[in-house]
Amino acid sequence: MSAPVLTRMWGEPESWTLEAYRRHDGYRALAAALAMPPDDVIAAVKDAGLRGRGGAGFPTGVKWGYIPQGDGKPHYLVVNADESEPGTCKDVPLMMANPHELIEGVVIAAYAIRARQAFLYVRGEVVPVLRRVHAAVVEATAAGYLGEDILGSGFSLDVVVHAGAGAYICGEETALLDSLEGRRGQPRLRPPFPATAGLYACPTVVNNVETIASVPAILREGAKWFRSMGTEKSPGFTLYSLSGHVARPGQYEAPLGTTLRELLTRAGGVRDGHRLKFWTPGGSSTPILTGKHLDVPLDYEGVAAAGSMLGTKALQIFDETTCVVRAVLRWSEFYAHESCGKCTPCREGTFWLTRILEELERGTAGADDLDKLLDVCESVAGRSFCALGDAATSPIVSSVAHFRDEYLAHLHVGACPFPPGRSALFA
Ligand code: L3W
Ligand code: SF4
Repeated sequence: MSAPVLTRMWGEPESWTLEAYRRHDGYRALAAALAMPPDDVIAAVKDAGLRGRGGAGFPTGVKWGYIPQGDGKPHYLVVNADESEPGTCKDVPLMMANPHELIEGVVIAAYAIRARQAFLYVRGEVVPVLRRVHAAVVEATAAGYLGEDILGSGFSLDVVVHAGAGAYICGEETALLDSLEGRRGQPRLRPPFPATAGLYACPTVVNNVETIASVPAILREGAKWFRSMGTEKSPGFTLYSLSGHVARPGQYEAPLGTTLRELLTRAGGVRDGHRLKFWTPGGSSTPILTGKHLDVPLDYEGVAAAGSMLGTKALQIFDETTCVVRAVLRWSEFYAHESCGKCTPCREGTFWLTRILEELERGTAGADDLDKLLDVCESVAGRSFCALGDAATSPIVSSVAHFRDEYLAHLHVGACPFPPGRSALFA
């Protein structure tokens, strides 16, 4: 196990202050980056092979390299801090414990893409995070790490901390940009991608919090060091979030490619006296996996080969007391509620998926309703305007594939076979 990077100062007293961050090499990478030409900074991030930590794993340096140069337009950096994927809880603790790591990454990234303005789009419900990040921006500005002529380099950057209004869809990058522009947050057609036409139709990089917070370490320690962790195609360290029926839920920093078996060992295992039934590798948008997948390497390729997606690395653990139909119904209700309504397959489909799942869970569905459920999934997945439609069907299709008998048992019994109160997470 490599030494922690992102979490190295979590748990220390007042870890969120500039003073604490400076004790841990804080802003050393910024000074080094500002002494390099911006293209060399992009090259360093490309060489490291850092991939986006927000769910899709797109190569960060490649994305930065798409920003056109000499186009005469303003460029923008937008940090997606609208963490709201069910089970995902890494960006909030990261910003609470060490907001300066994020801010240092923001200045380096903005310098690399020649942006003079950055926005941190923070989930509006988490007021303590908004306060903490805002305080860190004020502190960094007073110390000369933000604002005019940063560290005497001639580079200037203004950062705005923006509070979102609580819509899950605003975590989708183009809906986030619409929201930031003051409109109702709904996805835009891509292409054009934000890199060419993003905020105010100008070239824009949108990156997740963890992605940007990983950049200072790369500039400090080098691409080779970063590649000494993880796998060839998924290099580096990351935050895995373990929640649910696990002895010690929380954030576990580890190299990409670590397995659930290894993470569970660190987290004290499934709660006492119980065994693993199913889990999500990357939040509820990723197809569920089971006890058969304990040794799947948790990197982009490994999880894809197992039939799922690494997503946000949000490992939600469910033991044998959980009714899988009920768990999937709860996620389905979430997607139906959060569907933005722009396209018909998702708006109507998520409503009907939830209705059918309700009947299935109560054991009052008809004999052909399981087929109907999968049929509606087919009409939604791949036919919706953005990834939310696909996401809504992922837990359903995968749970039927792994637990068809449990769905059928509800129909045979005429009720949920799990006695009330046993399913601790979904009682
Ligand atoms: C320029 C091209 N840029 C791609 C950029 C694109 C974006 C990035 C990845 O969805 C997933 C989703 C959720 N020129 C480009 C290009 N780009 N081709 O690369 O793009 P994409 O479309 O692969 O994914 P995405 O739209 O970023 C993210 C899944 O993550 N997810 C969701 C997590 C939710 C949160 C949260 O709550 N904060 O992260 C979990 O699994 O379903 O599939 O920047 O512009 N030719
Ligand atoms: Fe909106 Fe759903 Fe269509 Fe995405 S898939 S645009 S969330 S209605």
